Amino acid sequence: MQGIPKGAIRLQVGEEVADALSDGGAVLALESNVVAQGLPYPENLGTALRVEETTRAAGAVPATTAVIDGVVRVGLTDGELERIATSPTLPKLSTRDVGACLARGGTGVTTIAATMAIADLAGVTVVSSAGLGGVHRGAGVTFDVSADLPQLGRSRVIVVSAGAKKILDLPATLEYLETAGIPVIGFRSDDFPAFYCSSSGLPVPHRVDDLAEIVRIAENHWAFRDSGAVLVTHPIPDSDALPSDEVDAAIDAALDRVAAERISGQRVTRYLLDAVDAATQGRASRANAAVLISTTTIGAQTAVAYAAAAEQARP
Ligand code: PSU
Ligand code: MN
Repeated sequence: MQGIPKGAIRLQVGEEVADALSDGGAVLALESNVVAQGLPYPENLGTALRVEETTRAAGAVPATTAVIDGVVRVGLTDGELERIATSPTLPKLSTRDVGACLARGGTGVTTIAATMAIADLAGVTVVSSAGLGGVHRGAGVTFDVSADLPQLGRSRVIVVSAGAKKILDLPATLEYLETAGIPVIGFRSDDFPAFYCSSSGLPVPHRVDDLAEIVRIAENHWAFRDSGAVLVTHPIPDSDALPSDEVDAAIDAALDRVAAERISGQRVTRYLLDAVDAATQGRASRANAAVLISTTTIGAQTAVAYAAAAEQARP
């Protein structure tokens, strides 16, 4: 392991990731919250290992992020992935939580928001995730908006996802992205996907069919704006997608329970995802695993395209 001090933050980049970064190789940052809390054990460990394999097969180095024993880590060993996969009670760290976890020497798993911030610090440009957080339904009253959204406005990264979770208010989420100046690019699709489902029925503002063009858009966006993410969306493969009406019914029932049981704050997302999974007899978590592999594939290919463009730009 190579220690890279950055201000007061203890940040450790795994050797393979550090080598790829210094050689101009492709690196893909991955979140760990979904491993600890998004899927049940042992499927979560199997999926996390498959995500890493998928990344390597596409020619990129996986850089899963977490905070372990008070150190921000970029690139985990299989043993560390196993520790995370078998510890469902590890704290979920969004951007507000990382400093406190570091100060206490703690361990926790990173949401997409924290993963983007860490990737940006470590010099990793491409991040992939299955489903982004967004504006929750009823946010007009609860103010529940995932920290994933404002963080997209700050980190200079390309994020690949299967859209935002269907449990959210997706039209409001797209409005937020527009307000925050985040380009949303549908890769080989005209529709904003809805995580378990191929389409939200809402169009994306830009469609692109070629990853090299996505990299050119990101570079021009940063030349123009200097910060903020570019969001690339790619839908779940049709064979793994869940029917929209079935998921909608499960979500409506789950939302009623969230209100009745007064679930709030960080627990809302997990509660809703678990409820939809129970209502679909586990098909939602199988779709979640499938969509992670699909977004990882596109994420790793994007990392390869980014590294190739950076290589060409070198004198
Ligand atoms: N997608 C999943 N399962 C998850 C998440 C996404 O299939 O657990 C997580 C991601 O880590 C995302 C987070 O960043 O949910 C958003 O949570 P919140 O809505 O509390 O910001
Ligand atoms: Mn929230």
